[in-house]
Amino acid sequence: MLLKGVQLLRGGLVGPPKSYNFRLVCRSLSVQYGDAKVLTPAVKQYVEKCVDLCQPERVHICDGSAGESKLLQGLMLKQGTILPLPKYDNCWLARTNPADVARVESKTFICTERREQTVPVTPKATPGTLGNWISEADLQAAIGERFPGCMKGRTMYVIPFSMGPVGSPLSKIGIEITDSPYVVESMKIMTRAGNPVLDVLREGDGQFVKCLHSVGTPKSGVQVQSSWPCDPERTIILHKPADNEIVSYGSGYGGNSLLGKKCFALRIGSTIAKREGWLAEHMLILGITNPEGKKIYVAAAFPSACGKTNLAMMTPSLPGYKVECVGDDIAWMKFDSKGVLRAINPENGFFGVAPGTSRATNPIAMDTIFRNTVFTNVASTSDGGVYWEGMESAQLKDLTVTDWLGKLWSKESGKPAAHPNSRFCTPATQCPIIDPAWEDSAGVPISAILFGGRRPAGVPLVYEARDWTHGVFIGAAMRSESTAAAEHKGKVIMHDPFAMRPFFGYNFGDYLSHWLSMEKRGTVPKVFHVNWFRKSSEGKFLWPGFGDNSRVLDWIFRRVQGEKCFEDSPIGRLPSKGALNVSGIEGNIDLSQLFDLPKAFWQQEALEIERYFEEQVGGHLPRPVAEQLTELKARVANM
Ligand code: GTP
Ligand code: SPV
Ligand code: MN
Repeated sequence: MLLKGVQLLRGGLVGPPKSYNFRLVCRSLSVQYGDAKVLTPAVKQYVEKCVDLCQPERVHICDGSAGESKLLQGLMLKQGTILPLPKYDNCWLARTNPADVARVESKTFICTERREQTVPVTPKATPGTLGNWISEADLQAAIGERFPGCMKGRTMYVIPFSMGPVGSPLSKIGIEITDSPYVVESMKIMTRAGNPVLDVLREGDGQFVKCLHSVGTPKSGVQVQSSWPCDPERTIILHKPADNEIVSYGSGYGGNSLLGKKCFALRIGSTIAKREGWLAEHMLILGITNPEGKKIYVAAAFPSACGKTNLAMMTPSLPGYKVECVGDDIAWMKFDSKGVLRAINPENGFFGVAPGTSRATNPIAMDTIFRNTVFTNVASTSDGGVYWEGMESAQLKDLTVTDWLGKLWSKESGKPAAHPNSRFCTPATQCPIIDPAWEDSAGVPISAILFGGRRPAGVPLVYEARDWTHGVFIGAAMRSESTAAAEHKGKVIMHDPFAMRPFFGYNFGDYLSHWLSMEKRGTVPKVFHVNWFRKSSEGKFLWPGFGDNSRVLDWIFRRVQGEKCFEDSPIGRLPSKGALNVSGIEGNIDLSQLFDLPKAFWQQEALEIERYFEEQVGGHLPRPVAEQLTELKARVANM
């Protein structure tokens, strides 16, 4: 089959090269940096296919070295992609095209043979909200319309990277091919990238996830700034789980372009995890030590921009407690031979939300990010520093501020200085409370799983699931106010089951069955739901959050230890009277409002969950989850 000059082959998204002889390709095309000889035959073949399709001017095989970073920084400075931030050590500011500022869920697709392998198929699910399916033919057409020649005049970078510590049995390898030096530098922070990964590939089974990325070249007539090439109109992010393959076009931003993160570690990862019997989740991992010196690990799934990074790095306000960070966004969890659920953080850095990060809210992040960091879409100050909403503004005295669009900024403008989804990309090793076991290839044992979201009304600060199946139901019923991390407009309460709605790699009904089946594989952790975001009738947060969330972790810790500090409620177990430690907390805490369960609200909530399951999951909903809903409705009716 031929499509616009690109031959299509079964078993791969990217068609075969005209010549399989890499040396031939290399002769007509200079390998400008690195040595093609270090590539395994399979990697060589993949690179060659991509060269043939994208027609770059040169190839750069990334070695992961500091010298390489210097080279790329120099290049990006010249192109205007990054600006120096001389106030700090080795920090840079990137300003994107204003049309390329967040993940684009609506243009993200999973390709499987049958539609229902990707999404629940129900008569009412139009449009479905649990992922987008694409057929093989449409996927090939999408590639054929965008990729041929898309790297003309550019350098193609080949990034070998490991998700998880290099060589760990829980880790997986990827090869990202990209035409963006910004992506290379970000991947070198967010993953373990470079030569050591190729050594593992050569010595191991040679398997890798294929990740092709191009910022794209708009159709003639469409102009974009040269400092941030992209093609927002034609952006598309494609996954083919059967071939462990990802193809992303048109965006240079975050989860769209750093393909190890959401595309690999979550979407492709969840399909591998399903096959192999483990879990790939949108979760932070933290270790917490109590005043007696006992330590547990906790994983927590909150939707994008709902507090994972903050919780993962929290400074407990409760005396005697210590929190240490294993990861802030993604957890790969697997039962070991003793039936203990163990988690690794497959990432190597933090791609964290900048606005709201301050000495008061997240001092640990502030101690992490002012070295070796790439900032994207934050504001800059005339002394060579950065600024964003929520940062202590005392620092601004006598300084001028340039906003994320590059324009002079003042508070009076009423516009944000930093984009709400502006981020820092910083090495995890720089975090002063990084857990001593964060790179342990066996992973850390997980005692509790937290689900949560932004719920301004009705949902209490914390409650506990009665058992595993109830916990899976709570994850499935998660809802949260939308944030700037995705392209949604306005603040609406959206369903975001398991905080994974944008990241499922396969049918959500099958995902639920997989979660339910975990109980048979080992000792399952306790499950909780938390909500730091409940508001008073005046619209103020009822809970101070941040370091005071340690008070909730304290209750969870005691529950994990079996303390009977709870009472039953229609929605789950609540802290019994006096069990939540609020002593020494600043300001008045209205616990009765924080834990109030309004009957009308919960009746409505149960109906909303029912409607969602019916419309979006339909016949794919596992019976035990449906039964949980029936039970909730009955209990709420008798409230
Ligand atoms: P992603 O990286 O998009 O997955 O986001 P995340 O879940 O890591 O969210 P993050 O910790 O970056 O928090 C996002 C926003 O929520 C920031 O503006 C924080 O200041 C705010 N936030 C985090 N924790 C709390 C809290 O306990 N209370 C309140 N009120 N706001 C919080
Ligand atoms: C998220 O949106 O959950 C993120 C940011 O962590 S991105 O990497 O852009 O997906
Ligand atoms: Mn995230």
